[in-house]
Amino acid sequence: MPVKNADIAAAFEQIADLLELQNANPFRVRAYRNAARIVGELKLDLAATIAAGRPLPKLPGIGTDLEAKLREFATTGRIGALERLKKEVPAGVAELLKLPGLGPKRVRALYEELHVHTLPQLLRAARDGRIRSLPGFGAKTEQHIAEAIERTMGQVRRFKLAVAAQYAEALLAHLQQAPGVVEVAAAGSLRRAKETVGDLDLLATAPDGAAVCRHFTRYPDVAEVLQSGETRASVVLKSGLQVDLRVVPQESYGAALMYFTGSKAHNIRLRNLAIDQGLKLNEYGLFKDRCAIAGESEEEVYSALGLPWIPPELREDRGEVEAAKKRALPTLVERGDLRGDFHAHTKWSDGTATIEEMAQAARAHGLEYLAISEHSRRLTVAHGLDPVRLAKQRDEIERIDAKLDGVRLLAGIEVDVLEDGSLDLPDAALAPLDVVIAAVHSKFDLPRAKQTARILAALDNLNVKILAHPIGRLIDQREPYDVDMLAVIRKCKARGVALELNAHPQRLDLTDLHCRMAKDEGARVAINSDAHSVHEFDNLVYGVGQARRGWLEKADVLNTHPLDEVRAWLWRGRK
Ligand code: DGT
Ligand code: CA
Ligand code: CA
Repeated sequence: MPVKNADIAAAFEQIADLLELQNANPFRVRAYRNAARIVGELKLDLAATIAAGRPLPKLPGIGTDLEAKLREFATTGRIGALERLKKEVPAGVAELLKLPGLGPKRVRALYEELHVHTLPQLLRAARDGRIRSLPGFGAKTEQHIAEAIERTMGQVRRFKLAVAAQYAEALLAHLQQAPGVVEVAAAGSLRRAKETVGDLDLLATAPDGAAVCRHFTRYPDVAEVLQSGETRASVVLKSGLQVDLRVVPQESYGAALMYFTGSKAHNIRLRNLAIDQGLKLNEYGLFKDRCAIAGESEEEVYSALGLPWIPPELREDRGEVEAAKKRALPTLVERGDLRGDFHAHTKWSDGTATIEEMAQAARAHGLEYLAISEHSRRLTVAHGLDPVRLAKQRDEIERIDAKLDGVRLLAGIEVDVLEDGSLDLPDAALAPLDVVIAAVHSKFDLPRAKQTARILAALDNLNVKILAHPIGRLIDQREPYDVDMLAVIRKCKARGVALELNAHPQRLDLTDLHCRMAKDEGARVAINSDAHSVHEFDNLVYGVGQARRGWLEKADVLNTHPLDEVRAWLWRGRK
């Protein structure tokens, strides 16, 4: 049973939801949520490790009890405690928790008083005006609930890139074992590094397509086979993720990879380009009359169309074809270009590792420098630092830095921006730090003009050198706040502040288009992990994917530069 880390994480999340509905101890709920995050982001395949009888690494926040549940799930596909919880709470109710504005208390009231268990039932109750009569609800809340349900019901479920990548990796390994298979590859939005993926599009080459399709549909994680034929098959995995497979002859590999990588808009541009040249382009090759002139590799097909190879992240019909024609494609930043990271947490705030452990992990991930940037005091749930603890930590960072080899530490802070645009710590506390990152963690719902003015005011503080997760969205969970990003980017450029591209798979904030906007305005971007544990430096690759989608080159990204240049940049214009 190939249980993926994402499945374990989902089970832990479900336990947390159900416990929350039972009014359980908030620390217990938080423990499951933290465990879900740690497991979900881990590169190492836990179920495979357990199956192979190898010991598990020490996982932060996962004690004996949680580890036992993890092992139970990895070996049996279920957790007894979760099954019991499911019996105690009506099915479907946990889904109500996902609606904005509905916490466990309100959801309990809804199912206990109104016997509402599902989204459609809740929508009906809202429409019938039955919700406003409950204590703690009003007509306005009722209306918000109805709107939120209509929004979620209209949405097709998409998967976060990092989650889809986990499923794809395991499936590709499975396909590699199919009879006669030569090449296997993931195409579609996953290959274009889109922040969310609707379904997986896999490609294989083999002489006997039907045999490969049969092997594919026998993958143990398949919940439903939608179709299986000579050249194509589609399945739905237990997680609900759909996977399409196409099998083509070797001589069509490049053309098929291009076609299924998309995007659709990019494909249409190329097909028209082919037509203009009297050629025909499809997933089998590029044809002149009925004769194939290219097809086996992408390079060959692009070249036969008179173009250089275009990186998948650019294939969105956002000017890449024109740039390719002019031989003016950007040389995109690569993961290997990153030399440092400005945003990591430790046990001093809500991280799970020590400063030293984080530094060593950064070095193991090929980084030369790391700034420790904890939360500031206003964020009490995260044990944010006040000036006294901050000064203490700075001494500690200096002490540890002196004895480290191969990686340098910088002292930073992720300081909260208050409602009026002032910062949560006095200038005297910020001035000695190498990196001050300003971050909005509250008052997400200010009107646009106020939110913009607030952020611009924070950027006026001369100590601020990076703006954290600038749009503030959580994919799947929270909309971005309403802010004039062009004004923010221009201010960053004028003030010499870098915009963070937070690489956490749930944030990926900046978006691709905002990266592009930053580049057009000449502002710098810093790709940061925001790591809360030693494993999360793995997420930098998703930040780089997003940056590439935003046309960023090495020089555009602050942390591709060597430390001495970066230090000079960080101290420019400060007292
Ligand atoms: P997704 O799955 O919503 O995240 O996005 P994609 O881009 O993976 O889209 P998907 O799975 O519907 O199709 C995979 C690729 O197949 C797509 O990127 C381009 C190609 N494709 C699909 N439908 C068409 C079409 O009607 N015309 C052309 N030219 N290409 C198509
Ligand atoms: Ca797809
Ligand atoms: Ca598809």
